[in-house]
Amino acid sequence: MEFCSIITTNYINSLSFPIAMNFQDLKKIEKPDFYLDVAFRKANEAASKVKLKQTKDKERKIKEIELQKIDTAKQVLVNYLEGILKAYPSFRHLDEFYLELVKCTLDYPKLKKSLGAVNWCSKKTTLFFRKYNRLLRKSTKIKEIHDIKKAYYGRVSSLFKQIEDNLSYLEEARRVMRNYPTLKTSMFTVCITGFPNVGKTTLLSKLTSSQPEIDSYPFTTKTLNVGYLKEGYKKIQLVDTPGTLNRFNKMNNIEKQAYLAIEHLADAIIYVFDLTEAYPIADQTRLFEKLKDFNKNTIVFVSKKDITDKKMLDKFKQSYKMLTDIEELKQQLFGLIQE
Ligand SMILES: Nc1nc2c(ncn2[C@@H]2O[C@H](COP(=O)(O)OP(=O)(O)O)[C@@H](O)[C@H]2O)c(=O)[nH]1
Ligand SMILES: [Mg+2]
Repeated sequence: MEFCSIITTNYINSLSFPIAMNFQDLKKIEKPDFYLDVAFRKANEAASKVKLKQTKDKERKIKEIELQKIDTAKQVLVNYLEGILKAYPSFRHLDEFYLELVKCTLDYPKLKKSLGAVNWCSKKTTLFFRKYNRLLRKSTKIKEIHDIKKAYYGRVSSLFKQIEDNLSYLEEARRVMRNYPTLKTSMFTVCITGFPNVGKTTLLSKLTSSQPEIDSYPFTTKTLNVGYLKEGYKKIQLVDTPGTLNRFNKMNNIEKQAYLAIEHLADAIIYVFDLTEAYPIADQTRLFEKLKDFNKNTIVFVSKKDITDKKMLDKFKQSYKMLTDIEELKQQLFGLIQE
């Protein structure tokens, strides 16, 4: 089963930069019986519309009807399968961020194998159609004509049953991928990092026009919040990336998304410190140090200036080059983009 031939359409689509992968549009993937039922029903509908010129030749009439049935059934089934293949993103040309996200939230080999199986089923459905179409055309006996159609239906039913597990895995994968963030992988990107409750999401909403949910329990959201900033031709994608960088395999999906966004997409990081001590400063400093491993340009922003102790802030200023003003932060961010 060769998987590579199925991805051309999405590859072409993906060339229209900047890419914002959209995994939310994948349609629900059904069980084999669903597709078979629809196909056979439509085949009957189409057959009932077959108009025959005045003919007394009963065999010919039946043959036309059965030919119409297998032709319609084939078309419906192949359309469904090709639709699934086209809707899936091209993994070969997927940006590193999304590819890594797929690999760490799904069984990647199984996903590829499942798509390969769908492709195989589609090709086989067409091959069997050609064979049985030929047999039908050659046949002259009524009983044989009926039997040939039945045999084709039997063959495709069996093909679809064989890919039942593959279809169900693709549906499982779709439900996971539906929660992937929609990020532009080629835009200048800044990740907003820091401990929970320090004000990352609030900062994102103040910087951009996005209206993310504030105050929700940090790890209950299913996908990363994102917003955009524009000044002249300069555009910045800002991503709210929660997580305290525990061991990768201990992270939940949202923390994994955040980690991968920092690693693969971030051109710079805003590290948010909260000096009102929602979390001990020592812990916040430790995370700040850990983030240095990513080797990204980092801006320190101290949140909640309105409720922060002035002396504390002054003391902090001595050890860190930091900002507290949103407008200043914006200007620094635009300054990071090369003229
Ligand atoms: N007084 C004050 N509260 C803030 C500020 N920024 C955030 N908060 C509050 O801090 C809490 C956590 O903010 P949130 O943005 O959800 O933090 P996150 O977990 O880092 O995304 C919320 O109750 C916010 O209303 C600020 O500048 N001033
Ligand atoms: Mg938040």
